[in-house]
Amino acid sequence: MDQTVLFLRTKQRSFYFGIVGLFLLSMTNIACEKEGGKTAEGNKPSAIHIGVAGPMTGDQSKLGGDVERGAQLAVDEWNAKGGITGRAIRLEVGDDQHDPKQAVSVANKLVNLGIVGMVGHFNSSASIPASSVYHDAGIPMITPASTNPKLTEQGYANVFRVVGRDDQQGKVAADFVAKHLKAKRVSILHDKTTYGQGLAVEFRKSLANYAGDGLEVVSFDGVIQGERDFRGILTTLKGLQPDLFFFGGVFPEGGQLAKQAREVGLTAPMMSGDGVIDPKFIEIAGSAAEGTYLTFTPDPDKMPQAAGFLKKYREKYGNELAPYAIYSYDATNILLTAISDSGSTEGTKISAALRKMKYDGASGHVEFDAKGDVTKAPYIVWITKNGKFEEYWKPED
Ligand code: ABU
Repeated sequence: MDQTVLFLRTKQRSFYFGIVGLFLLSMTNIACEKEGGKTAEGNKPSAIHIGVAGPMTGDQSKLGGDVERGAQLAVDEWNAKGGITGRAIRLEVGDDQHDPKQAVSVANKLVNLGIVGMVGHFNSSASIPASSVYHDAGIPMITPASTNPKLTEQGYANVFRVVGRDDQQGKVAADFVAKHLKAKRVSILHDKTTYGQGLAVEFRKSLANYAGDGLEVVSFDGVIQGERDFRGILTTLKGLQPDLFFFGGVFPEGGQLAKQAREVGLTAPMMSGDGVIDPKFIEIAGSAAEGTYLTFTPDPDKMPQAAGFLKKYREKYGNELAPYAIYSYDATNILLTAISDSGSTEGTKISAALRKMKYDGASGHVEFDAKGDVTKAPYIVWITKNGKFEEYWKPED
């Protein structure tokens, strides 16, 4: 054989062996990490990987960023205390851009990276399809924000949430509209997403309890998420003379709807759900945000148990309002506590520890029911006043 050809073949073979060797080494490391072993270096205990995912880029990136920052704060605190049995915690971040397909792709990537637990996703339209990936991989997931009931109605033993559900917040919104505002004519809009449409449907369902009092839903329409001009539908609503219009959706569209309602002369107050509580809603809507209502949980600034979290979060990330950061902080702490309590990185053992969890977090006491929902979801109504969100109405117990 020609010497040059032999040299090239030998070089080629060494290259392939090198690649295969590196691959086997990385797989061995991941396997060791999953079993709590040592890294290839032999001395340093391997890290425990957990994931966090949400819309990290795009129009909802503020929400994804808040969730990442809350999770990172919790991870930093665990690492400062020595991690779990000397193993550092590493947070792997996924950007699902609030897109269902992207969420599945992110979930697969995180599973392949070797995560043993998941904080996320943010949007129900991402969490629900991604939950099947984590379920098949046996990895527990705790969402800090997804409220669509279907997520925990799938019968998955690995799925949890630290927030309430849209059937619960839809009822609180309906009770407020009927009992406090005494509205008789209600228009409903939604963004056609799993969350937005789902919440709108739950709100309408609960309003039906007041049909005997003369309360009527005069319209129910979807708008397209991502669009920015809603003057057409708002003009139609104005003609229906509602006492209130409700929006099921997230702040980028919510802010435009509040602003454009004023522009077309629709003077009925607007009400939304927890997808709208973000300073960006007020930034987009401007003065039209005044007097709008939404449902969310009580103000952490009034809760003694949240003081430590708020101080640390603000020192690290600044004062901008980040309503979901406290939930990702608690979800991360709960997940890491379950890993620590179970003494394992096996998904079934972590999920079993989560089912038994009684956790006093920054957002309050957390326990999960058989479905993985929180046993208490304390929704209240907020109002926007003087350019700020403030607590406004609490349902009777
Ligand atoms: N619950 C607020 C928005 C997140 C979601 O459920 O899609």
